[in-house]
Amino acid sequence: MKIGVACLVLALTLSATACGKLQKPIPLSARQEAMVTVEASNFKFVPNHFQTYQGTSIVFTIQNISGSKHNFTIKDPNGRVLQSIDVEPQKSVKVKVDFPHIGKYPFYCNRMFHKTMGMEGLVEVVAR
Ligand SMILES: [Cu+2]
Repeated sequence: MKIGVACLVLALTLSATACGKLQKPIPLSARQEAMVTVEASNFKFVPNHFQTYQGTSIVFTIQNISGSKHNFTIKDPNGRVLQSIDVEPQKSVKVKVDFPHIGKYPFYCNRMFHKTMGMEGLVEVVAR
């Protein structure tokens, strides 16, 4: 049953990439403001995992490299929406986010089903 095994491996590989798996965190400096570029496509953000320090800000440049509309929404550790901005196909937007509190700030695309299909990520904010 070689074919069966190959299909299973393929299915596992596809589901692993499509489920919004967090990449290795990118450590940002403790400087006041960091600049990062995030590519948005169908259906993922690359990179999708950052670590920064309490009291910093990140200026995200969200580049939509796909042919469909996407969005970047980020929440604070209490679930409050801090920013939510649409990104038209082949366009990019800049959005600045402050991180005053320690904790997990999840981000995602708010287009229907995109988050489910993997368009999500995380900013982890740690103490200085
Ligand atoms: Cu999307």
